[in-house]
Amino acid sequence: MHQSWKQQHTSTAERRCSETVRAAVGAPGGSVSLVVPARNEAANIAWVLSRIPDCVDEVILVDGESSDDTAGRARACLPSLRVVPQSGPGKGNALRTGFLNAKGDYIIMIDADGSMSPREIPRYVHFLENGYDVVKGSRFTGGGGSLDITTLRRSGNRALLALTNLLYQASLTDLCYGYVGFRRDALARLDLRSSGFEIETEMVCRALLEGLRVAEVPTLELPRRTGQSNLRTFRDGQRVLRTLLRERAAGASSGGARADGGAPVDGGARALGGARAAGGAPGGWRHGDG
Ligand SMILES: Nc1nc2c(ncn2[C@@H]2O[C@H](COP(=O)(O)OP(=O)(O)OP(=O)(O)O)[C@@H](O)[C@H]2O)c(=O)[nH]1
Ligand SMILES: [Mg+2]
Repeated sequence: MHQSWKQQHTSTAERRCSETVRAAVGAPGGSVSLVVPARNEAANIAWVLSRIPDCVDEVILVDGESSDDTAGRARACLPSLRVVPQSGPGKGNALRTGFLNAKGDYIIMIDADGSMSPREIPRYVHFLENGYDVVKGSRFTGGGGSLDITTLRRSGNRALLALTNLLYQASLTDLCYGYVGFRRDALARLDLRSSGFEIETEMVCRALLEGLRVAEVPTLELPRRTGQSNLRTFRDGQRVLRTLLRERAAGASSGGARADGGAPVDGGARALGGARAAGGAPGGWRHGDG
């Protein structure tokens, strides 16, 4: 008899765990999409996909023109997986492509390098099911941690976080981290446009400006299992800084809502306002452009 990927890949303990979450919150239990951006993660992807808990209903892998067999390994591990190509360079573009393809009530984004355990997903779902619009993982709140972050990145994250809290009158404990969940119906208000790693900051800024309900949950960042980082600390740190300043200025001049006509940062792709269908074949871009 055919078994779904959940049955194939979910242990009894995991199933009980997610059932317990849903029973405990007494919530209707909206459907969950998991979006996984992956570029040359063939050696890591099976570790991630084999740990997805039962509360996830669909998994979308956005392949960044990997030169290794990321998509093949992923499909072998999880036959029900949807693989979509991204339409431009960068992690931000990949995520926006994934979000446009997601059908779940709740969307969770997670890295493909094994630095984020999918076993934490139920805690994001728990908050989403209970009225929060955006749930972000924090490595620096009680119960969180990082076994990976360098001193330089920690300092940069701390400075950018302090500036964010000041400019947006928030009290967040982490900023540059990509383990985030949100309600799909918040996508239009987030109106994401970033193409690079700064998309994580853009999400936070936009959520705060829009008055969305934001929660932080503790997360443990594990070391990337193998392979090379795609992040360049100084270049991407500058992009984060520009993003949080630009969004604050735009929010101040428009009372929160984004002024229309602002140029999308990736040069034309208004990704999450519904203006553009995603999933088209990539063309005319190269990695490094983002
Ligand atoms: N599809 C796609 N995925 C990307 C791209 N750039 C990065 N990713 C993925 O985004 C996730 C985060 O990228 P990483 O390279 O791990 O960046 P990082 O976590 O800041 O760096 P490390 O801490 O060194 O791992 C990983 O799953 C990458 O494969 C891209 O251009 N396209
Ligand atoms: Mg990583």
